[in-house]
Amino acid sequence: MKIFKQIESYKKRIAIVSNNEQFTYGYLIERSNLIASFLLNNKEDLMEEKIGLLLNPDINYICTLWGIWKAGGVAVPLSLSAKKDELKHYISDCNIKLIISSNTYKYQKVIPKSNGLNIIEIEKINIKEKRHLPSIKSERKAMILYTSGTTSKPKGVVTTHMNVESQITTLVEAWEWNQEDHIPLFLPLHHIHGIINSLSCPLFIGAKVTMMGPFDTEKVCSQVASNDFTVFTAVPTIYFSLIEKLESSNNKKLLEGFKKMRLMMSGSAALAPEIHKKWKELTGKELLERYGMTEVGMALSNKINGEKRPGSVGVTLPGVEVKIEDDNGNVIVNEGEAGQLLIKGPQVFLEYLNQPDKTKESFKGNWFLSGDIVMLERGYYKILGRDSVDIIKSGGYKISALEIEDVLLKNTKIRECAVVGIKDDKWGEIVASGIVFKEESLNIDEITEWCSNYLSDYKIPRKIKILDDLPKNSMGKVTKPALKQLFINK
Ligand code: MLC
Ligand code: AMP
Repeated sequence: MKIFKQIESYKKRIAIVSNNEQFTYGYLIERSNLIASFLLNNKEDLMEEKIGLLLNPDINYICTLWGIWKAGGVAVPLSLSAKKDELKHYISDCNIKLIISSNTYKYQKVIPKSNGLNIIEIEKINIKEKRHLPSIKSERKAMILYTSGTTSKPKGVVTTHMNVESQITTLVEAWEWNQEDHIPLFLPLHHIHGIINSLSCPLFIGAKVTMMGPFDTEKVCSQVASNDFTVFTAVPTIYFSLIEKLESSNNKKLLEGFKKMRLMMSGSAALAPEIHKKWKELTGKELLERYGMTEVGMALSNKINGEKRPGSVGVTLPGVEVKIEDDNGNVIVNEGEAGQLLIKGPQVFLEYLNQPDKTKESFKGNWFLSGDIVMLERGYYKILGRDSVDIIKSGGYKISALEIEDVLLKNTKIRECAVVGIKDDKWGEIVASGIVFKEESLNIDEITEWCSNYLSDYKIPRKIKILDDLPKNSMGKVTKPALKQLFINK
């Protein structure tokens, strides 16, 4: 990957601050070379063997990710908050035989025991000698990230080295990343926002990343007040929490910390214009909203040196092509007409793992069908929503309603259920479920507990209505818009 050549020239610069220690680019190069050598063992090349990462978001994460790439493996970053069943799906879908974990992460509790699965603690990789590393062609597979959609189980999005590199370089150019930049990283590292935007862009250019662990309002605010960050990227829910903090405290240093940043971005979910406005009122800074997707990296962005329009995601990023099509597949050229966004470019993913049919139906020629409904308005794109009611975005996480329904229906007391996303100021949407029981019922706490056995915290229904019947149309099919309305009406 180009990034590995590029960083040779900034060996002495500080790349990462992690657990109050500073690490140079030279350290990253050496440590990732050694991890690659360890992974290779006696092989010449890992030949796209899939390796899971269940690592704390610290220095070890980036050294391992790069080590896997350098050895010719495919990195599968996994969620530290995933439940047993979720991990089981990722591990079997990818046929993972090796996971690199941290000694502080209790993987024994969540990783299903299976023959042939090896788990190695990163702290125990102490190899001292670098061996010859393979040269990896850019069209080879590099990474698999899991994303939810209109299938009940999350799908593995496979990207090549070329895809990853294009996703990085387009942003380095558009957002004018430079070596003086310093960014705090608090987003999860099993999604593209954290991996590409927060971590890989600054490292590509020789800037500095402070890895802070999972988002914590107090921790982030104290670092912003005392540090010299220049770039900040977060999901709208985080700006909501930061606004609450700014409004309730009179911390001048914190305000100054935000004021002096050159670029503050929001994405992964719609940024409500009220949050955009409030942020500007409080800090004097306009948030730059952009639009992306696990399958394509970032595609649309407001202009760094131009208008940052509330409620809009701006224009295409360098190297990205987009078009809008109506339901009949005709291209829409007029402003103000809504249709599906199609995306093309070198950053667009290769395939969904083990799902050739899903991959095929997600493309029209080289164009990826995003499933997002958009329109052009005075030269800027506006995201109007998803074409599927079964996809929910909460706290920046994409959630499949079908996955939650499957878990609820595993409970033998539940006759029927339907899951929808309800608009929420802080979370964007929150998960809500209508449930019909057979004879015996469960109370809300029992339903929540049931779900939390199988699902990550952010997927658990926060609003539950116990109903005698679900709203249905004349054909007997559940009408989710009517169910949503029941929650809105209270
Ligand atoms: C947690 N809580 C929720 C919830 N998640 N309530 C409703 N809906 C949810 N989704 C509750 C908890 O139960 C808890 O309740 C309280 O909120 C605090 O929980 P927490 O886990 O501590 O929350 P917090 O740490 O504040 O996490 C919020 C967050 C996190 C926004 C920081 O969700 C996050 O990191 N999101 C980022 C996801 C991301 O990176 N997405 C990018 C995907 S890539 P109680 O009662 O116990 O207080 C992509 C492409 C692109 O989308 O364009 O970028
Ligand atoms: P994910 O699959 O987690 O990568 O989520 C990608 C989806 O997030 C997109 O298809 C959009 O629906 C949504 N998304 C990302 N950025 C924005 C944004 N700025 N505004 C609205 N939706 C967004």
